[in-house]
Amino acid sequence: MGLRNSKQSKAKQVQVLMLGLDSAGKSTLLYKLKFNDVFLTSPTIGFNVEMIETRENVAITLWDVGGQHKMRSIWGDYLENIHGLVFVVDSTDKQRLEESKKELELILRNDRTKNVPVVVLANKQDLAGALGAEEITRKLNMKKHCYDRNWYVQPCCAITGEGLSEAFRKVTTFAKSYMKSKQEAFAIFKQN
Ligand code: G3D
Ligand code: MG
Repeated sequence: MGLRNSKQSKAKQVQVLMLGLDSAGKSTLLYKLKFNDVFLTSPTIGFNVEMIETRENVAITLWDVGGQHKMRSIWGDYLENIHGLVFVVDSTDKQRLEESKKELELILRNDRTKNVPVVVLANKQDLAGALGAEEITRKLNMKKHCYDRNWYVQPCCAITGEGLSEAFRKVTTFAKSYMKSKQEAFAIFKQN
């Protein structure tokens, strides 16, 4: 899983974990990210985990979640030391939104994600019948599960790339503010 690049030594400052059910569109959007600054990808390092790193020092790891309970213990390890979570849903798949909600709830209840900011990508907005941000917010019960953290629901289309730069700008801003608050908390802890 090593990153082979001369810029590897440059510390990765922001660690973002992207999760979602299979077929939500994670791989598609990963390759469509309109940063212009993706300089390194190690596409498939396992059958359902991928990594990408941007010039802004944002390292993104992707996992398919759900279904395979055996895998949960493995991707659970990736929850350690992250600064942001991106959760991708297929906005047209009303049945699996219920499954998405359960998976997201499990992730957010994990101690390792306490206060970690979340951006939900309401993907596949180009398709007829896609639910909008408000409906996705309601279906995933965001207000209840995310009362203690920064969160945002961004409609997007991984195929055209619409909504992706906004989403990742939001993730980066949230993640940086999360890191800052952790550093401040640590400084206070050290003083006492
Ligand atoms: P995953 O990595 O989350 O498992 P993929 O999902 O990126 O493999 O996408 C699953 C399928 O959804 C793919 O279609 C992909 O083209 C499609 N898809 C992803 N994002 C969008 C989107 O925004 N709009 C539309 N219309 N389709 C999308 P296939 O046919 O290859 O299975
Ligand atoms: Mg994939």
